[in-house]
Amino acid sequence: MNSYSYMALGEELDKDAYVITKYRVSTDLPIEKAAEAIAAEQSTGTWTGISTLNDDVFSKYAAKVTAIDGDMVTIAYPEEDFSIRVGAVPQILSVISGNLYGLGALKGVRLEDVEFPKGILRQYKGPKFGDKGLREILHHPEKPLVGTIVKPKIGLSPEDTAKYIYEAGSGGLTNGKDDETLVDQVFCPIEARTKAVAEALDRLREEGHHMVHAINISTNGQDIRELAEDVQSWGATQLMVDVITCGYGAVQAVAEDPKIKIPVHVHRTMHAAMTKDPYNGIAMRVIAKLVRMCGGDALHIGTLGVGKMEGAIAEGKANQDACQSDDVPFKKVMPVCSGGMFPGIVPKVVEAAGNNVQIQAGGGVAGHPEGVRAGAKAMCQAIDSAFEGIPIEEYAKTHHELQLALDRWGTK
Ligand code: RUB
Repeated sequence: MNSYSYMALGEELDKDAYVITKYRVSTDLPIEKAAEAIAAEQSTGTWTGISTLNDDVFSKYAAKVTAIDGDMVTIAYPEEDFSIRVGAVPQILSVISGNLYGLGALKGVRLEDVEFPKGILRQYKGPKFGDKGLREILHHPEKPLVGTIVKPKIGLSPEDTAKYIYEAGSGGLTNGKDDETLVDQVFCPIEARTKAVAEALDRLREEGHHMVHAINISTNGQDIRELAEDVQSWGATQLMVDVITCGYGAVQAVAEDPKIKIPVHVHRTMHAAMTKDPYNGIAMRVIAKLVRMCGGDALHIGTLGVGKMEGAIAEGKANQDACQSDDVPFKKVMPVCSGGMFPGIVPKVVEAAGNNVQIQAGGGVAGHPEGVRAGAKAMCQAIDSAFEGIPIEEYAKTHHELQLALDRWGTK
């Protein structure tokens, strides 16, 4: 029986013929053996030599370990290993991010990055609107978008949700959204909520303010397109899909539906089960690259070292880069910084992320001492102070709502 080696250290590869991945590997095995075990398991090998593997199959379809740097391993998979038209992201993930996690000899594996060849990228459409499209809809060309997540995340009626959004828009926010656990509960049916919010947004538009609100349509695969079309027909201005719980196919199905003419906001609830452990799972930047391919117009990327959710500045920047880089043939995704945001920390996010972001706060708006409209104003004032480069404490001296927010939550 032939024994095949998957090692190809230093081999110069045609980047347009391979999917190139990077894994951080923790193991008691020599790192070369561990890397080979991944390359074998995820392409043409298994735990033992097999009589059915021949030179022809191996030379065309075997993955190659092309670099090892400490615990970081680069593995290249031939483009032919992938089945995009039928198979798509589920099949991609089965290759680059599948059985390998279960290999008993590996203590941990984290998929840190992936690069796709042009031939695969060409088979995706990317966002319909992207960051620029969203800004055009909102008539908000330069400053960071500023939004809210309706709080409490469950329990409000459609009318109270619409009232919240009207108040938030009157205070200057550009974006509103449902939270991830709200879809069509009895206390807030999706049809009634969508219509009530649409009416509030119409009123704001008549008063000269443009705002969108993302309605959460996360549901079963067989229903999501129809629900998206219904929600749009009820007046929705944006749709929201939870990508990890619904799957990438759900984002793609909605984004590529020719009848859908509104942007798709992508929430990442449950991502931390895969992204939080630095030694096991999948890096958020990989998820961001896949969401961009599948057509998400906006995506949560973390709050770059501040806020309530885990995530360092470097990680947030990598996620932002995956949304915004020029090396793929897609529109750019609007990066969304969310989770424990409040006015006092807005300047730190803008300093780290720049102005092309959507910064949103739930508790940091609804928890303002003078209510939602004042909370929205305080968030906008915080954005203005950062945009104009004026220290937030100084700006607050002449902006009452911001001052109250700083008094309540400080700047850390
Ligand atoms: C934020 C919130 C969002 C989180 C999700 O509410 O409910 O679901 O942003 O986290 P609040 P992430 O502003 O009250 O904290 O954006 O990291 O995926």
